[in-house]
Amino acid sequence: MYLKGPSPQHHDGSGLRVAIVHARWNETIIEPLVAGAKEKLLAAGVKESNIVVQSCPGSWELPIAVQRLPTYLPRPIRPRNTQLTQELLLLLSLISASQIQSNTTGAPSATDLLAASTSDLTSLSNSSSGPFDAVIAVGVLIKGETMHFEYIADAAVHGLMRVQLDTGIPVILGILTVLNEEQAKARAGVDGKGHNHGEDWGSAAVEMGVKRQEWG
Ligand code: DLZ
Repeated sequence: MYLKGPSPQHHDGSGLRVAIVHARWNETIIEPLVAGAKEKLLAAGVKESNIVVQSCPGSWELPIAVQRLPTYLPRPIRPRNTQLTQELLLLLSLISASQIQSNTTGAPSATDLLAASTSDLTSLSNSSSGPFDAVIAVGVLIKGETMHFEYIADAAVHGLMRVQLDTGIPVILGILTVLNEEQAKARAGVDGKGHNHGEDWGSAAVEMGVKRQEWG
């Protein structure tokens, strides 16, 4: 029996950058999960160029693979920041006007700086690089005969929680911890059975990414 997840809410993902980081163990289950997550991101308006997919060997490696994504790059200028951009340009214009009269040093004038800043801002706003608003960590752990499953699941889940609290970037928990392959298939919608949990993770990433932007 499949119990329902959160009731659906629509969030506009058009201003988001989202990363999907997936393990390569149990690839036949991973693939539909990643596809389901991506489908929901696109359906919410996230641009294809703003979805980055990376992989790592197994679920154990997910925390560091997520933590080491290039989240430190400057935030791209988004349409809703247009007013801020205009204010910045106005400020630079004022500095420029005052320096035109007093610049006798041969140093780059404020006019030069203004031109450079304008082109930097334009290239940043067109860029698909920048920090991620949310990351989806996808792994499939299938219980074997040893204690490996428990150790990896516990460490990966705690590691991902630590990364999201340390970075402030929502990390969606996309790790299936199942007892056998049948359970895994049913949670990835394989063979038309069950429900693809990857879709829920895509929707959760959009909601949390939008909220992260609102939180600032
Ligand atoms: C070793 C291992 C085992 C037994 N099972 C899984 C699994 O079901 N799912 C998964 O994502 N990874 C598994 N791994 C690999 C570990 O996560 C890890 O990649 C290796 O121990 C190397 O550090």
